[in-house]
Amino acid sequence: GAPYPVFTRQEVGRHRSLAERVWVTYGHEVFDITDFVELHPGGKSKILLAAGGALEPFWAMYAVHSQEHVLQLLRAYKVGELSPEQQSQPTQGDPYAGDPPRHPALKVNSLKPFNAEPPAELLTETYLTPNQLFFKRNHLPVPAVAAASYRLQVEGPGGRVLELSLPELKRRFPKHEVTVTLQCAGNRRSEMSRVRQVKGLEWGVAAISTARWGGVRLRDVLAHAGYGEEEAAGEQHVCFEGLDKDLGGAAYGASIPFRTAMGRGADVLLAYEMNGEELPRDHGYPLRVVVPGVVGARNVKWLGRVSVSREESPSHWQQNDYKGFSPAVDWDTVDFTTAPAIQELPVQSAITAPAPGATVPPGELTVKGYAWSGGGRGVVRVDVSLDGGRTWRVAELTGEEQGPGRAWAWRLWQLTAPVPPDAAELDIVCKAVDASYNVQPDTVEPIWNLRGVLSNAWHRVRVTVAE
Ligand code: HEM
Ligand code: MTE
Ligand code: MO
Repeated sequence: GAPYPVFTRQEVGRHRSLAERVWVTYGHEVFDITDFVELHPGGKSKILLAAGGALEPFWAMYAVHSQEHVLQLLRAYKVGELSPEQQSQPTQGDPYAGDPPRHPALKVNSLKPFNAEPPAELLTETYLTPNQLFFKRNHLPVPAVAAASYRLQVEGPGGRVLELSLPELKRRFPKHEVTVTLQCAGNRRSEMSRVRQVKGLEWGVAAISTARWGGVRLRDVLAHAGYGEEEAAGEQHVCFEGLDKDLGGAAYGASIPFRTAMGRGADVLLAYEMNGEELPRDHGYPLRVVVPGVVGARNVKWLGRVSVSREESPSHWQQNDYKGFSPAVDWDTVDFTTAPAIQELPVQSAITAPAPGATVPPGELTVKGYAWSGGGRGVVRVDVSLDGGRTWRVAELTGEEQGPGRAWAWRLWQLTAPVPPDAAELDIVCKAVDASYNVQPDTVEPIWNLRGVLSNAWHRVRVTVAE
């Protein structure tokens, strides 16, 4: 076909808004992506960050783009080429080059940013999840934080900002240790996406893990900054900002209600230890928030700043993500302002052994799994069925039994039962009951939601019986 017109980088740079049209470069090619801006799955504000310049540094940040179908989409918008003398690649360091090494057993859902879960069979081998196997959920590169120069900023009443070094935090406030289970809102999302497509990482059943966290209490630090327990509780929010920032300079952020942080007996920690070891880089070194009973997303890692506000965190992840919707809502009709941000999570359980599709011998079968509920509601019972839910047995619960209303960690469970003599296949099902007698829904269809969060239907594993 006819050769494309040739442009300089300066000419491309004049197209940075919808009004002037939006141009970008990739390699030596020039694209006018104006008509794609509103359609971008990653949002309008993100794609506009690259307006007038090269895509490479942004795509290095979000490796979801290194797929053929993305390049194909881009090709449709080609309008020109860069002038030959300007064709040298823009310098593009890999923002993930500084990420820490990881355990090879992890099942990786996304490499850049790094998101991975342990194999289900390993997850319930120990009550406390070993740090290396603990699920990892990062939205951005792991920031390199130097402990020596690290300062936590705490905004007090009237806007005064306290700066606390790590040794100061450890010296000034008593150390607390709490065993807490963290679960990502997207745990078990892959079961939801089998019903209908959802947006998000395809987590299996292991985006949940348990550790003994050590640190200082957030309420002690807020009290030191000048906040009282009754400080308009119920109206205020404690906002957290991470030190991980995207290329637009926006930090990962989230908030929790003030009373969650300050209530009597609140166990919210600023943790510097995980299972007796220094907090690993993937889990927020040197300091992270641990909010017992609350969705993973609010447990901000690499904590940079804490503040108290009338408003929830303005961050994308508080406002426009991690919310639940009706199955009737789709991406054309969703209005994120209409749903509350997820905080406490609903009751959950899953089978970790045997594995789906496994062959089990006749005779006796041992089924294993985990169960947990949000808000400190303990798990009071787990029911297991080998025949798809027609008949049930009660599993044996193991692990730490924590105080009423403060059951922050999971129970592991197991059941050994005879395999029905003439069964060729088993449809194993589990369901948990929490201290408020909340139960899990029996199927996933009625709780399907476009973001694939809060997936907590009865868990089913089908296996074959054979010698
Ligand atoms: C996702 C295209 C620019 C950030 C996607 C996806 C496509 C796409 C097709 C979905 C991929 C999939 O799930 O298989 C494009 C095109 C771009 C562009 C054609 C430029 C012409 C950008 C820029 C940024 C960005 C500049 C960041 C600054 C993201 C993010 C997602 C995404 C964060 C993931 C959304 C999610 O699933 O949560 N993009 N993109 N994109 N994009 Fe882009
Ligand atoms: N904090 C920061 N600063 N950046 C992040 O990307 N991810 C959140 C939360 N805290 C995140 C963060 C999400 S969605 C979850 S589920 C948990 O961290 C995961 O914690 P983990 O990686 O220690 O398992
Ligand atoms: Mo998460």
